[in-house]
Amino acid sequence: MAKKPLTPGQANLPENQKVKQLGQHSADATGQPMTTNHGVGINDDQNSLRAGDRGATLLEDFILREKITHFDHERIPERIVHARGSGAHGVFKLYEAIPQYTKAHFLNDTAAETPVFVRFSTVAGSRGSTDLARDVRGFAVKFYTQQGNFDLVGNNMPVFFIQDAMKFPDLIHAVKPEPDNEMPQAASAHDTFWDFISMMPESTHMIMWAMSDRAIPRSYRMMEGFGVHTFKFINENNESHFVKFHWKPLLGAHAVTWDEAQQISGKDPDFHRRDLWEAIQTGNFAEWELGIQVVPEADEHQFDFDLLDPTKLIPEELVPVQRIGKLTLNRNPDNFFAETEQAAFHVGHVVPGIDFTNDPLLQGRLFSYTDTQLIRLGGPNFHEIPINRPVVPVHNNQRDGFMRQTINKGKASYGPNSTGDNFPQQVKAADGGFTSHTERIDARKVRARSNSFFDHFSQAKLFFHSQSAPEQQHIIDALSFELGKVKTMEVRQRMLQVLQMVDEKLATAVAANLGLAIGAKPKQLNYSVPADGNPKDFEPVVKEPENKSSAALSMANTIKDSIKTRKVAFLVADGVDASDLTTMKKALEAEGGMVELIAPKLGAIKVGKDEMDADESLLTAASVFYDAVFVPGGEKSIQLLSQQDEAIHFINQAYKHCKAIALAGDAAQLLSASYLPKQEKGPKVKDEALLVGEVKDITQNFIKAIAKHRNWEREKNRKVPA
Ligand code: HDE
Repeated sequence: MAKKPLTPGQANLPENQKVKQLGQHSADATGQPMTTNHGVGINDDQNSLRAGDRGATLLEDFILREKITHFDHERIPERIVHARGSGAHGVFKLYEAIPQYTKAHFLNDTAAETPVFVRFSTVAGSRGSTDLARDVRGFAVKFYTQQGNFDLVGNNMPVFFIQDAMKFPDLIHAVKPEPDNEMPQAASAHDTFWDFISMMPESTHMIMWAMSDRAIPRSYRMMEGFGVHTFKFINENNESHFVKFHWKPLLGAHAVTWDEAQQISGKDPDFHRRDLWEAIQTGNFAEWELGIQVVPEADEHQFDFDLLDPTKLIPEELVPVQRIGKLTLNRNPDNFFAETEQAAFHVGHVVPGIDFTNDPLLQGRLFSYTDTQLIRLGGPNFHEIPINRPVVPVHNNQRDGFMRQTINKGKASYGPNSTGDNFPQQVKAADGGFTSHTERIDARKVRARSNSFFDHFSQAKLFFHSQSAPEQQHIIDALSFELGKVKTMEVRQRMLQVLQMVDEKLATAVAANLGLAIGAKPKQLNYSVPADGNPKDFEPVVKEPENKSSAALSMANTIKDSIKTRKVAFLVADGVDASDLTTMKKALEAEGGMVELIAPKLGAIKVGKDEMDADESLLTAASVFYDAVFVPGGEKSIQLLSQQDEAIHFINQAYKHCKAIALAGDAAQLLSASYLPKQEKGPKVKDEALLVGEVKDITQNFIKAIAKHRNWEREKNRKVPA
């Protein structure tokens, strides 16, 4: 039996308005003759025009010249940040209208399905770098609304490293590969990054997030998203509310281990891209709920942090997240370059009813995103690239420029005009014309930062103390790894001082791994002082968070009730027990799990009297691609597998990475062949994710263990040299 092709999950979906629009620009060569770019039929696309069959090529060959010239110009600059990414189309559906907060039509019409295009990304690596870098993930959503495009250009972490756009180029220069030797790729574990961070105490909260498991997600489909800045909602009465945007994944937020991430980076650097693509192809559409935290304008100063400070989040205990709609990604792009690479997001793309705050990081971003597209996409007409076009008509007096597509009719390209009856006409606010919120401003022009921005540690403490014990240990491990890669002693030491401001135990544990001792808590951490500034004015304010802990910050409290789209490896060989295999397969698939058969080699395997094809061999598969492992019984199969070092390694590694493992019948023998603990059989079972016994007795617990994602308890006993 041949391997089944992926079923196109989107085969029966109705086209949304954006997809229909893209259709006008797409081309399909099936059944078509080959032409030049100017429509001339090509008779020979194999041989260039020569002076004799062994002679020199003629300059006259316009077909060759066109083909080579186009090829020479195929590349465009990659994004300076977020270069590596993957995109998908989908729809947003509103649960309930929120006119009390915003007049944005798409947040008031529950009947509408707003088309969206989403691009996920890592930040630091180049376009071809690994998906599994320890890094922040971009989560950029373009809503094609009936009032124009709204881009929610967020990340998978709710805060940022710096408070002012002025510092962004420094931050990115520090994290990117070092300028002399361009190393390391897609990694923050190097001197320049930590040098900068150790002198930038405002980054401490973000560092806690970036060193947590959030930075190594299991899947794009299993991560949260955040708008980061506080935005404003404006309603019909021109009243404003502060708002923070959230994306809550319906599959929960889950991560891999760092050891796993590093292995995936080698074995399948496209792991997240492939996961998203395959999920959509198989009809397992990725889903998130859009959440909002709303704060009335009058409550702006009710918090012990500043709502305009992008290094702060609003704890969900203080302002609950209201879930107002659902995003479903249900269609893969047809062409990576045309859609994903050319997608141009911009925080400044807002619609009436959504406005900006004075967050200084957001204000800087408002400049950067158009500017960057001008160079990356080559000119001012990037809004005409199909993926960037709104689904509503565009009319204004902007004209010309490189690659202009629109053929504007008439003489009027200015206003007011009488040659075109004064069209295009401005739109009254009541009819949906955008008006900026009339916020009162009465201020001096200064280069300064508000005193309310100097508490750099309280939310770092809140985050660290909200983590479960395994999560805290992962942060310690991550910091120990990253600082261990730093070669400059002063940088390590300075960073330990920063960590002391968060938690002495955290700093002590990291110091121990670095072979260093920590000293007294530092008094001053003010490194970025303007030339004429008083250093005292730039000292961090040290205070405790109002809330000691916040459940929403820990992934231990995420959704863990489903095995939908979880991949389970079945290790099999000739003679595998047919009933074990099919019973477990059916049970897992009934719950939405995905099973792959992995055998010593590709081809047919004897399963009872029948044969089945292996999906992968032990050579092409690796335990790090799966969420769980099942080994069905069968004397011969187990005998064959026991002799395969890759099979034993597979199980050891799955165990080391805290995954659910089930061994049925004879497969129990693998316990003694591997490093798995031997006492797990029978009533003494302590590890709930290691199931040994008859299939009927272990299936339900295996499903529960997969849904729990990982049994982190195992890490206490780190004795698996896999
Ligand atoms: Fe970006 N960022 N950013 N950023 N950002 C870009 O725009 C920038 C920031 C984010 O999938 C660039 O089109 C500045 C925060 C995402 O195409 C560039 C500052 C957040 C993406 C840029 C920030 C983000 C970008 C590069 C500090 C989370 C990828 C290519 C003031 C809320 C979008 C591009 C995609 C991309 C500038 C900070 C998210 C250079 C100056 C905070 C998800 O314009």
